[in-house]
Amino acid sequence: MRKPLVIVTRKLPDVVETRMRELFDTRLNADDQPMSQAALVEAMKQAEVLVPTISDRLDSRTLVQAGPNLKLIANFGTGVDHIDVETARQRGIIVTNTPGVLTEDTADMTMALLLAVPRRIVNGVEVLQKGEFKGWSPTWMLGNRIGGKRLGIIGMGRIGQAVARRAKAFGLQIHYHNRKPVPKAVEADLEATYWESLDQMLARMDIVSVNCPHTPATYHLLSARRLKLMKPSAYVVNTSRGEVIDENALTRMLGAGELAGAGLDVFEHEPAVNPKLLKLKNVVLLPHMGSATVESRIDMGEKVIVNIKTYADGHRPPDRVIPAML
Ligand code: 8YV
Repeated sequence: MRKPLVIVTRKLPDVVETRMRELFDTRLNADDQPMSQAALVEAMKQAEVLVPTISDRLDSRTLVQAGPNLKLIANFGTGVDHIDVETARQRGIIVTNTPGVLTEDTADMTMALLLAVPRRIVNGVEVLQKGEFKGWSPTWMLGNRIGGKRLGIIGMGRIGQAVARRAKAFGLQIHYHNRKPVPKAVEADLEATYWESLDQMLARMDIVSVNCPHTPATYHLLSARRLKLMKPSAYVVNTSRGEVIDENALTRMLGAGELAGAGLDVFEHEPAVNPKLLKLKNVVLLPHMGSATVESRIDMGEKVIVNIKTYADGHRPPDRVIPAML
């Protein structure tokens, strides 16, 4: 059986690495140090298959230096905004991702943030940790109820719909903006209202959840102008990509009380976070943990393996990403 040279840029779960070593001529990154751009280029000169993650920047300048052997970039992750998919296509390199397997975990994390901010969970934890709990009081540590409120979901794909299912069970009214409406049956099931105009939806929502991918079309979709359309009592949750929101504008508005709060798992210049955002009390910030479960990461690895195996066997890998999809 043909064993392509597969270079994996980061440490993956043990079971995934073991299986990859059985199936392919696999080079692993045991100490998990992120690769420099020079090391990435070197890997792309040698490998037939590269398995990168979000922490690798595969822009056109890097991709044009790939060697003739590189035929497949099997991304460990669903979002591919760190890969210049068009340049890859021009060079005949297939790009695959791992959709579907992290949907439920990411939706769970979205709900965690959606609850944590209005219900002030982190403020409460801090009070206890600092020894400042002096006893219960009727008017102390009050947050806001989420039941009955309007949730506006931006991006009604797999993850957006998984968020909607959960939020509906918590008594939220589901609204969404998407490039096009979801099928009527899905809309009926979720009792969801479609807004063609994002501006109009934003002005009426109590909570807005970003669940669309980052593409040139969604960069700063929540711009300063659009954030200003939102009610000052509204909350923003983002488990997608930081680039979809103008982080500086959001930070300024949260600091000025022009928005009530934000729950963010992703940041515009990850791993850097706006220092002013870190100091705010009306935010819950997480270091990109949406899909960080053992189960998700193993399933993601299995998807990567299936994509490589089908390619190595001369078939079309199932999770190909083509520029037209973005
Ligand atoms: C992954 C993600 O951890 O899959 C995605 O798009 O954002 C994350 O959940 C990361 O991308 C792995 O490359």
